[in-house]
Amino acid sequence: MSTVTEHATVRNRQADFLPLQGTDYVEFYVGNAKQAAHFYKTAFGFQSLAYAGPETGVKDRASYAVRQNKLTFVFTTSLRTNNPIADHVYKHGDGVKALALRVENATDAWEQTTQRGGRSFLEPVKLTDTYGELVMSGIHTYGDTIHLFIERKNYQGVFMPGYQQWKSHYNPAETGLQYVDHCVGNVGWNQMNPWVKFYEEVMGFRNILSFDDKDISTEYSALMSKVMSNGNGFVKFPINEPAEGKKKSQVEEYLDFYNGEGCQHVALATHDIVKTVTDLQNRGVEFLHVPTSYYDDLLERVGHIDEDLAPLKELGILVDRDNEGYLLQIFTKPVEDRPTLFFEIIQRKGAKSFGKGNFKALFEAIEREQGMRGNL
Ligand code: TYF
Ligand code: FE
Repeated sequence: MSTVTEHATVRNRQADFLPLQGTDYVEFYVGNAKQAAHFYKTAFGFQSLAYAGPETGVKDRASYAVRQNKLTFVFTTSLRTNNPIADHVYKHGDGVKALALRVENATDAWEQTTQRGGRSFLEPVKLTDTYGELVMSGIHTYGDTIHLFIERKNYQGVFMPGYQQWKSHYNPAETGLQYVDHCVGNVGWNQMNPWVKFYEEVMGFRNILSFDDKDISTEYSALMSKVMSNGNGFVKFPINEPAEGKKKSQVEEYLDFYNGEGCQHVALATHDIVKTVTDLQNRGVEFLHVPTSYYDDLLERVGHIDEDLAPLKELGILVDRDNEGYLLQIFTKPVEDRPTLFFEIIQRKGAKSFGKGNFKALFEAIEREQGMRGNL
């Protein structure tokens, strides 16, 4: 008996009031953007794209945009002590500030969402340079995280006004990362449903999957999760809240160290997970590992898969199946010293789910790390 709830209820199909074309970029506020950009180039295979800072007329910050296929990351640091960027880093450490979403009309996106109760972060602004006009607006979501709406249909530049092209002599090869599959938010105790409501009411998302603490409590930690999706399924935001367990929930550990709610993991899609994870590992990215016994009965659990078992086992890649296909996934360790942000690498072969069959093994692996940090 599955406790996964598929909310397949066909609602009266209203026009999508917030049509999203996908994730435009993810912006991180960090202590040192130059070094962060170097790390994501070196370890993850991102390519230099654009730079903003004093040399481009931006006085209080430096931002580095890097790209790999449809994935764009921006690393921003404060050049001064007293501003919202410095405050964000002081409060949270390095972390995700903005999940920027591509829209046809950023003015309309702001109006539609603020009219439905979204709290404005940025009123629509037109940014122009010789490459055209980009319109941007934004609203607050959980914690200090924001959603920006980016309208770039009349913009031809490499990234956005204020930035100049960043040409570097250092261009490590890509690792095959393609696009953002989903971004997960960790919210406080009993805050999952209020944020589900926010995504439903303010952003027109719907809840496509739910996991309760029975699905995902291991011996120690526990959490509940609901996956929110926009109308066309291009943007998916699972929301986790901690649940009571024998010991401290991994979500609670995050909330303690991030000093509040925030983005827990960004899942990056690849078309060849064995190649991508081999590359990432060779470049120093650290992954969580499950016991090798996970692979003993894997094929009995998931049926036939196209991949050879040996490299999956060697790399620690997890597999799960739903009624539409299967998926392969693996999780990095936290990418900074605080046990906060990590990445998931995912390859979907038809499956639209999130790897529920792996939760137990995965969460036990997370808890082993949590234990080593003394935070259980
Ligand atoms: O995004 C998901 O739902 C999966 C599973 O702390 C997951 O990647 C959920 C919570 C978590 C780690 C992974
Ligand atoms: Fe995930």
